[in-house]
Amino acid sequence: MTPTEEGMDVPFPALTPAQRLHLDIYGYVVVPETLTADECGAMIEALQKLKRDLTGAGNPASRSQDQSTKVRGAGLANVNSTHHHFMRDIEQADPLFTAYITHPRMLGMAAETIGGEIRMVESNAHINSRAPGWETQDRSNCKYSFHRGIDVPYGSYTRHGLYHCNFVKTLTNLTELGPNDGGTVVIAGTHKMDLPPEQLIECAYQDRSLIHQVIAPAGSTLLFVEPLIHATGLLTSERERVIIITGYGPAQLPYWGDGELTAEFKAQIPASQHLLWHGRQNWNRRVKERTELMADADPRPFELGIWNQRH
Ligand SMILES: O=C(O)CCC(=O)C(=O)O
Repeated sequence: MTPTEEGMDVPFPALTPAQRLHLDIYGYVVVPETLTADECGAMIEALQKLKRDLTGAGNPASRSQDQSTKVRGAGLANVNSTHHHFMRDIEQADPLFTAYITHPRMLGMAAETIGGEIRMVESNAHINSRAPGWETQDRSNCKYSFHRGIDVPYGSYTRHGLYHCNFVKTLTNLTELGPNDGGTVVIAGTHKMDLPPEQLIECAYQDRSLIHQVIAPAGSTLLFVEPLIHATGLLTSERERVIIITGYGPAQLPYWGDGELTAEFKAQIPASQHLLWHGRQNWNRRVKERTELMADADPRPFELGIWNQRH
């Protein structure tokens, strides 16, 4: 696509046929090498700074209406946790986070899964380490905070034999994730199961091979659809896990974080990103769907770059 007033230049299709099939079958796919080691390092530094600044500001809650208590628009979802910092509404907190949200590869993967033009609906990051009591946790028996972000019939449709979803996340692993490093866990294939989540979770605990855990290098992205039941994994190593996440939806759905774009930020939004940040108040969804599983991916490399200088 050439850049226009309404859209940026993003790869289409963004996924290889095998990646697309993985996403369709399991509800997720791990895409390697979306960020370089240097980009991960810079992002970790910026997230650690935000974590320190949030602590210094007395751990403001992200859900508060009062923007003045927050740090560059961001707040915490779990204000009392010492081992898990879940930072919400980070879109304006550092230009690197904004660059991540607007990264053409992330936008391409989300747009392909949604099946048309998209907007950003939420922006988060997590820094977590071992929870108190981790020594007594039995991995073969542990329970996760499983949830889904949208139900199957409302969130999903199939066209050209391919699955699409109206709530999609790109979750990028900024630190390496071995088996004990708490990578995201999912109950594979539940994005297509219109059954009560409690039943699906109970079955997964009975047969744990249904639970897939992300074990992946730093700089890889977990692309997943929100009807897929998922949770934070069990972290028992000495390593800290750092991840950054953007939620995307179709352009006519609202932003549902608790941040508010400042006038200064809005003034910097290029015309080509208007839709991504502001959406479109219109019932007429503009469709752009992959028609062939075997279509080749657009192989162009994309950098994290500078968010308001891309077109
Ligand atoms: O911490 C994780 O890996 C899972 C994040 C999550 O549950 C979400 O973004 O909805």
